[in-house]
Amino acid sequence: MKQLKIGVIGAGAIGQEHIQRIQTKMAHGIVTAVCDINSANAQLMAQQWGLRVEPDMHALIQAQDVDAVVVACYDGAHAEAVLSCIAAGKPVFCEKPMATTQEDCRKIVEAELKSGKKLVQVGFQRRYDKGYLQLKEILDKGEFGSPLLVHCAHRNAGVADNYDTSYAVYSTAIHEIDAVHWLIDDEYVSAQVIMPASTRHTRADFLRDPQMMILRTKKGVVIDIEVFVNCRYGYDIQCEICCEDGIIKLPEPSFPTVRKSAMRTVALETDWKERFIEAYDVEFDDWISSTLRGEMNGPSAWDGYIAAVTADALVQSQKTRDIVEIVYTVS
Ligand code: ISE
Repeated sequence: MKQLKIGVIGAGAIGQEHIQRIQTKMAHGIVTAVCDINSANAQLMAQQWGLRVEPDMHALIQAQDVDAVVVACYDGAHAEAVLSCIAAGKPVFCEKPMATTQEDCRKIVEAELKSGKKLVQVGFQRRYDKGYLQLKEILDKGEFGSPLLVHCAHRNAGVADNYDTSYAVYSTAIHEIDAVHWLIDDEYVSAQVIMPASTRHTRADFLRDPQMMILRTKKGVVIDIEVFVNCRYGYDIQCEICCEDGIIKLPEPSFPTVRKSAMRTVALETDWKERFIEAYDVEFDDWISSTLRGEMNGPSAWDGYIAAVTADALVQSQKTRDIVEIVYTVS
């Protein structure tokens, strides 16, 4: 099988991880070029992995030895990078969010439709996590009947100082927004955020924490997502689907049960990158091999758009506490 030559836009934390992942674990992909507005990041990756540094994203996208592009730069530059890849007819894997506004997401969906080719995959790695795939397989067999309720929890031990109330949606619940509509194969119709008392471990005027987000779907399913990003005890992802004929629960990451000092304990994850490391690997492997086959199977530009519209509705409700209707307007 031929190797896919990849250019990476953005060599910060996640970009560096993806470069390392491709260079060390992907048999059918190789990074050839990199760019970053912070040239020190790009130089570091170039030295470490023998890459060429391109002066900017447009030069990188146009380069002869770049068959496909990974977008891992700051969120605000995603739309420009993805649109430029579509214009060049090059497949693009874009980290979430696909763009920071729903208008930009709509432009991407429309540009891709106009190009006549599926070129965009969005980095919603949960769809490649073994546990989520097991949930999906069970649901799709239909033996549990229709889903009625979905209970999710997304808990981080702590977050960076610049993480504010809206990040709880745009950066955190965005994963559940994508994963749940994929799992239950349904469309969101409304969004609401309920704010319980805030933990003393946050500045409540800047970040309300925890938050309870409620989504309703076309088929009448109600989804509750607890986002609690100063939970202090670890990184904990829960998902339980109540169906007509039974309950399906996301498996816990497996750690040994240990006995010591009169205690029986099981460890928990503490870091999201570790929790989903295998999912990231499978996601990249799938993106590379399907791109080589001329296919695109992962989360699409449309999924990126749905996530953006739903996230905006939740953020609107954070301000008013009202139930906000969700309307998709791509023709
Ligand atoms: C971060 O950006 C992620 O993607 C993590 O999965 C999530 O747990 C965290 O809250 C986000 O800030």
